[in-house]
Amino acid sequence: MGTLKMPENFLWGSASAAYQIEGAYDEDGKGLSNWDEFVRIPGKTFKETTGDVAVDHYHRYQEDIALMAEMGLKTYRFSISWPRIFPAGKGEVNQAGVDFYEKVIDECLKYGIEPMVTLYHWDLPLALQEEYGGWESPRIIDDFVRYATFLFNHFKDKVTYWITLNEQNIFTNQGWVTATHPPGKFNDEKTFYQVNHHAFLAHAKTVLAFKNIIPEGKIGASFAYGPSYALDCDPINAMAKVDYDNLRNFWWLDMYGYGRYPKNAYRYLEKKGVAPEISEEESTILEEAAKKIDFMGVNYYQTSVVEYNPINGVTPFGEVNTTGKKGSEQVTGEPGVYKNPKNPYLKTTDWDWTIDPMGLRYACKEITSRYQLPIIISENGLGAFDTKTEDNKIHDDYRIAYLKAHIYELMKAVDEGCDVWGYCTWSFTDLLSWLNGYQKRYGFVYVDRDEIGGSLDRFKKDSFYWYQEVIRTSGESIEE
Ligand code: BGP
Repeated sequence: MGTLKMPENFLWGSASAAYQIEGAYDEDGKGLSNWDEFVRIPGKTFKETTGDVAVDHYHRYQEDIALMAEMGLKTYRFSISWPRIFPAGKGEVNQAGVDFYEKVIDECLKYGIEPMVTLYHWDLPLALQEEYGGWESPRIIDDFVRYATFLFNHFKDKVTYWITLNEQNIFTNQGWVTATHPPGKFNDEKTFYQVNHHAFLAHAKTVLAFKNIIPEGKIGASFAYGPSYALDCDPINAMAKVDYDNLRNFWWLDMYGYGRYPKNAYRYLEKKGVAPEISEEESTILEEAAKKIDFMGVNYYQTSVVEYNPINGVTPFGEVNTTGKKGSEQVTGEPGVYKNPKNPYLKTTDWDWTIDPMGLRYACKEITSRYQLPIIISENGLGAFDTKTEDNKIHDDYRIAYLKAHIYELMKAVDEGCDVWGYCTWSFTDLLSWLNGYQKRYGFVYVDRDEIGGSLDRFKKDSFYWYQEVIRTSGESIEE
């Protein structure tokens, strides 16, 4: 038996996102989303996969939630699809969409599973993108707040935990810098920062509205946090790390936690001519909201190494591994500032993601000392190829090893003084990986489908039973 243990009320969970699991993309009055359109552009996703059917959670939510209950899950984090609620992004409500989420929430509550709702996990109503460019226009701020407010009012007696935006840093970077997410803009840095500014304001105004409607509820944003390590003690690399953190991490974390941009990064972007405009009134709103968030949501997958990058060095654009062929990812960076070489001390996944369990404890301690906020790990997991044996077993010992090492570090973080409320693995069932198709699997539950299709039957993997035991023993079953 290990000596570490999580508190009794710890939220052991698992997470998903609407587009990646639901399917039923045009059923029961749902409007189209930006992703419904984007995946149809040839070459954008692995083998042209879409979420049209995904893993059909829309029709199988009862089976999926029953499996969660069997496992003993304490919380289930899922997202609501904005165009299912407001097909045109605003205006008329689609009652069938509201009913669907009401059923999902009721099903969770029936088993004593705490629903944790993400308001925005990347599927924007296409209508808003077409009308005013979606996040590119400040008009989105009020539309988002109206959408969120509707949900707060409707579910205020059933849902305590809310997440405003999922990985704002990722969807904006992929959307406006690398062109790999909708709206597929390339290298438009100025818009990237302006879009982020709108998203910060949408988040902030939503937090303020929330506190009036559900004062006892808990709200935060989920950030894709990859802590960084300087390559070595050469001051030039140490300086590159500071700059990297300000530009790639604290730009978002400071805004959620303090309501302001990191000064050095802002100055750098100002000189580059791409800093967002910010008014005094906006500053006040952002600062007010920062005082009111209840937790920092962290999606943790990996850390990065930072090294100085000469002005003629690598750019933010490089080959990304979406095939699972190890070693195809290229080093990227900001010319004249930083680059992110591989970490020679750590192994990587088949998709070239660094595996760094201790980085999770590092992330928690950094957030604790910088913001003194409670933390919810809203995602963490291993994307891997899984094989189902002839007798329908999935021996995913590699996933168990990955999760075990991460949870152990998380328990140490708690032991060392971090206030961590919950831990959600990514993901409960297998699901669609945005750019990597269905072969990159994350779940405790195997779903029989590939890039073309399948029976969609569910099978419990070995990791299912393993996590069940972790939850049952509050983590005590994990030994170092
Ligand atoms: C996060 C997203 C998730 C999920 C996960 C795994 O960035 O919030 O939606 O997709 O990463 O990523 P991938 O599917 O690219 O392996």
